[in-house]
Amino acid sequence: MTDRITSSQEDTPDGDINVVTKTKSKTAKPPMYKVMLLNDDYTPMEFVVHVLERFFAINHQSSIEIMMTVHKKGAAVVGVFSHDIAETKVTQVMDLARKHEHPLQCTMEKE
Ligand code: TYC
Repeated sequence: MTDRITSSQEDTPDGDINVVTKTKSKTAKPPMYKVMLLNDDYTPMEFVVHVLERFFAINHQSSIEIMMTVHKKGAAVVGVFSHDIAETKVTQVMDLARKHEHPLQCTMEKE
């Protein structure tokens, strides 16, 4: 939202009128994007763990747990980022998966 100035008039006991002016600042926060990994039957578990460690800076134990969540439930959110960062993560994951000929899918979705 754009900044705006609002004024209001107040009557005072002595008959004067005070004008109160406030500046209201509203800074719109940028939309955020969930990055998700999807399960498939062929991508090796170790590859998914490696992807989580390398591109999402998630520690080894947490990467195993997230990978297992995707494996059992079909998908999981692995991070929430600005549009540009989310797009970069998706591209990095998809490029590495393609290079290794794994069908791993990584997607982004507005929060
Ligand atoms: N389901 C895969 C397997 O059994 C492992 C896997 C986990 C694949 C997470 C993708 O996003 C994924 N080898």
